[in-house]
Amino acid sequence: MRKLLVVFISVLLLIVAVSCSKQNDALPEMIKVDLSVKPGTGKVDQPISFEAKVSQGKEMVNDAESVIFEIWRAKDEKHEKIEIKQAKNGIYHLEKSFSQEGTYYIISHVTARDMHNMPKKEFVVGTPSEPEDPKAKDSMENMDMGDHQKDNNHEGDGH
Ligand SMILES: [Cu+2]
Repeated sequence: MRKLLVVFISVLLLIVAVSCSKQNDALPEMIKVDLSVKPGTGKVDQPISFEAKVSQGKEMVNDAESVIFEIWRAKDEKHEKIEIKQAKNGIYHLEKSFSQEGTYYIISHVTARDMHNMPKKEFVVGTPSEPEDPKAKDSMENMDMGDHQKDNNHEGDGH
């Protein structure tokens, strides 16, 4: 009988231990995305460098599920979406030049570690054009990514 009690208590302790560690797992650190555009004001047909630095706590994330740079000129219907497949030290990098002057926007959609973060930045090529209403809804309608619709982290600038 006593033996059974010992077994019972051990099992109980094990359950407590497991559920405690599960609780810790349930609180992963948020992924952080630092989006930078250099230069913030570029010239026509001169390359502009876009970098999304993805990290989780102190760890740089090189294995994001998907990193998509959405770029468009203010008021333009057409948004270009470029997937960045490779990262170095957590940095997803794109270099791109623009032949049309104006105010532009970039959103870096980052899905990693079951989380989504999508900071947005404005930049200018040559002379700025009329900017968009910042309250206007970000153009997510055309994105066809399953995960994208599911999560609620979409509003705001991700910070
Ligand atoms: Cu997104």
